[in-house]
Amino acid sequence: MATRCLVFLVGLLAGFHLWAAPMPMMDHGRMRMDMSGRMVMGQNTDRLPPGCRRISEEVEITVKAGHKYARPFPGTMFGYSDHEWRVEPCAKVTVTLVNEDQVRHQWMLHDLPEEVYPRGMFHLEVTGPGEVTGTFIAPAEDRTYLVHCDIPQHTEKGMKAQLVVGKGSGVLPGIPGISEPAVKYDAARPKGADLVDAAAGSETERDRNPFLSGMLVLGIVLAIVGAPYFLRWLGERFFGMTGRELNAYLFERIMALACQGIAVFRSLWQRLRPGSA
Ligand SMILES: [Cu+2]
Repeated sequence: MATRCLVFLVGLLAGFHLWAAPMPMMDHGRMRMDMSGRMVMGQNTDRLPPGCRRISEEVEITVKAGHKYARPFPGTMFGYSDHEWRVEPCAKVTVTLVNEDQVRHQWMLHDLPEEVYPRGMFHLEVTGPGEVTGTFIAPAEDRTYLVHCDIPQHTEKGMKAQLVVGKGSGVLPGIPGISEPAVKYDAARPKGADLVDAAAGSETERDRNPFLSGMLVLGIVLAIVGAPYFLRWLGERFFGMTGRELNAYLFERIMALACQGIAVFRSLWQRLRPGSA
């Protein structure tokens, strides 16, 4: 019974894995353009960049472009609603650019591998209010890529952002809110405020790494390393079992629980299956 159940479990996992694996998609061509001034260049939904063996994750990004997004950043005229995106190497990234201005704006990504992207570029463009969606697959290397609008003066006037692939390769200069302070502090700022901020950790540092603080990682590692010793100690101390007996007991309990779960699931399925009533 236990062997049959184990075989069933492994089969179930393998089946789920195959089902959940990304399906290949049709290539709709390298460039799409329509009469209303919307354009996608370098579209790539299925060709893996060099070094990628499969799609690591699927990410959807919506970015708004317009002069109103420049307001928080003194000295800029145009802006994006976000200035940084983080994706895994080999991620399949679908970007929707929403233009809220009357002029032309772009979301242009450079230095992609030329084997897959003509002139190393992925490029979305919308003239006037409207939106366009395109897909690319991120390269395999950890690197920080420039995203900008190439219309004259738009990059200089604030339409600049960065795409961080994996761990990235540092922070690009002059990205609003990322590598330039959103608010320039003046002399009225109280003395010692910088020290207080430094002690508290800056807002951006915490924003970028909300889940993986050093303490959390340390806690997880300690829990993983320490759990078997703790359980063994618990078993020896309170139940008079040896470590091996305890491991066997735990394995048996986990297997029994899984098999009971499957049995419940099967009986439910047999009862609810269409045509079985
Ligand atoms: Cu622009």
